[in-house]
Amino acid sequence: AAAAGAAAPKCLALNDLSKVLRTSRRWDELLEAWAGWHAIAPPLRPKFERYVALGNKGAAEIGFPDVGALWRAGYDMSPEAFEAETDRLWGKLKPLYDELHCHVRARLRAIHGKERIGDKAPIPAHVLGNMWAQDWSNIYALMEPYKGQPSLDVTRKIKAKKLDEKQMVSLGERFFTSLGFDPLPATFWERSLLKKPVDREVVCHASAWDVGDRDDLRIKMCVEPTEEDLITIHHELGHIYYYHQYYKLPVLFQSGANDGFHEGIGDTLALSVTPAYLKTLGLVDRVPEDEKGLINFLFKKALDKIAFLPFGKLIDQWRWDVFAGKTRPADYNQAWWALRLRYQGVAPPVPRSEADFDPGAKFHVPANVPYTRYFLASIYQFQFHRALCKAAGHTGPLHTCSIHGSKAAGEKLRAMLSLGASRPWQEAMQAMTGESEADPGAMLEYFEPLRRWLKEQNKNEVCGW
Ligand code: X8Z
Ligand code: ZN
Repeated sequence: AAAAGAAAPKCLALNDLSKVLRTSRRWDELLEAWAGWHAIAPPLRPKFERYVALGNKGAAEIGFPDVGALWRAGYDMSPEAFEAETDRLWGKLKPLYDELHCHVRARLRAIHGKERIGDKAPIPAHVLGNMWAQDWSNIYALMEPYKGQPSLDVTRKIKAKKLDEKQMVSLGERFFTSLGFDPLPATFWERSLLKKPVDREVVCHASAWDVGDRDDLRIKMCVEPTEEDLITIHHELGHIYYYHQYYKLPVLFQSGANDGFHEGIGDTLALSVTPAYLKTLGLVDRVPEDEKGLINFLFKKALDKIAFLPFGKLIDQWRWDVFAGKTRPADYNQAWWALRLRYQGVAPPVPRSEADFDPGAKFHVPANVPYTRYFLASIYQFQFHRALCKAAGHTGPLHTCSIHGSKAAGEKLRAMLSLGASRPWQEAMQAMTGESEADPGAMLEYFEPLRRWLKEQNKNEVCGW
């Protein structure tokens, strides 16, 4: 306890600590923020163990071997086939991730030194610009491929224009209305929480809510003036407009085609938030035109989308094993870091033990939110984007397409959203894309110029870990 009269040391909240991870370049400062946040989790461990036991009891009562099997049963195929499907998708994308990892590690080594980031070594988890090393786009400025190209720094522009929370959400809404979607209902603006309250604690992790049965749609999010949050706003509005399209269906159909579809809709639109579109909003000055500008652009996107893939997969890999009893409570933390190493090639920056409970420091784990949905969404969104771009009449490379303003693309999207969960997801996929399964090919196509560039950059590197 602080001595009487002395100011109590102020505890930083997750958003403050995330800001350190996002902006600091100092090893020790980053480490303190990383370790500080992860210190909140150990008290959750006994509660999590009890949650696993109770969840499994409930799953058994409705005929599932365990909670993981229940989660894997939501994809219009057998749970075994679904698990194999996630492995198939990851297998196709892993070579691109490995190239990105290799190059990013080399660049970070040049900054932090080879004592700290060795050859063939995993990347320390605290220097990638994000608390969980799940999205690396915040370190883009440190490793911009080519200098002197048009700036992609949207955060700076948002701050310069002093956009407030409501204005940022309105920008997202404008994208949807440009496709022919309805404006958000008045109650959305009255009942959403968009700004971090100063007088009380709230869960700031962004979420979208469908309250009752009469189009009462709300977002809860502590919006900050950053590009990351502008993208997250599009993500949340994707949920909101999905709800809006199916709220009149029978209640059992008031859901996404699968949960990966729900997570992928806003992100699909956000792929159309291209430099050319941002220029029309005054959020970038110049649009990249030549090969170098293109590589900068694709590299920044890859730091978000490609870097995310192994993280998106491993969270449930860990939980599936926990629920199935393959990972015992005594091994929770070491099993977690084994997966972090195997999939992401990252390592904890300070020694860990079973006194820690690092999975508990990721929102979705204590919040009981399945995570494979985000892995699927990160792949689907490129497939959706490719189909909508085609509907919009786009010709030329996929990464230059923006569907902004296309009523034809909007119509195709609305038709799919309006199905809700009334059909198997493969049919919803077919209706919108003409393809009846997940195809990582669209994502690979989008990033193809970058893949070639990375391969060239890495030719004298020893990749892997
Ligand atoms: O949790 C979310 C959304 C709410 S559904 C903000 N996302 C995942 C995360 O933050 O870990 C979006 C990207 C992945
Ligand atoms: Zn979401």
